[in-house]
Amino acid sequence: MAFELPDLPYAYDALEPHIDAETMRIHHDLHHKAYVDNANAALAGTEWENRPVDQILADLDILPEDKRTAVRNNAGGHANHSLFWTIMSSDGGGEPSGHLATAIDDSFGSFADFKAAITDGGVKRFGSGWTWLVWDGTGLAAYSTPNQDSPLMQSHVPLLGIDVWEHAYYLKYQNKRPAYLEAWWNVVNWDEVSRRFGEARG
Ligand code: MN3
Repeated sequence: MAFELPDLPYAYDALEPHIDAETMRIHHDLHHKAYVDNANAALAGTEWENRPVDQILADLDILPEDKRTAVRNNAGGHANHSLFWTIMSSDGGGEPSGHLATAIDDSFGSFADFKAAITDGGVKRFGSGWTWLVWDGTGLAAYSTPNQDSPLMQSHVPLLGIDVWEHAYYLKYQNKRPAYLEAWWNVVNWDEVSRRFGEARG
């Protein structure tokens, strides 16, 4: 079964004013769709074409060398964006509660320190990439990745990821990536991030 572009779980304008409708339309309908189409093209006719995306990304080395870069970039892009849409919400923002809040305090010192670590990862990522909160198998960790590299490549579970490619913010924020990142925290869907945390931690 080839990869499919998932529907956005809300309207294009649901995240206004923090993320504008035109950015969401282009980002989902054109950019994410291109990752899906290109990943499917790279995997078509191979023994990996029906494998779940997390398994493919965790084992890129077994792919033929001439397909590896295309799959890394495009299956990575598909996985990253599929997560990204679900961890945003029109009634997002605020702070997490419950086990996730406790784990963030234990790992980062405070919610403010956690938020600063994720934001800083995005601000400092040179060029295009993502800044992440992951479950690394034993605890929470924050780091950024270049391009469409996914935490799944090192078998970490992405819990929260912010896209810092210019296509994610340029129409509204132009070169002001820090302003986009600051605004992004107003749409974070802590219910979904907490659900993912519970599932990853087991
Ligand atoms: Mn993107």
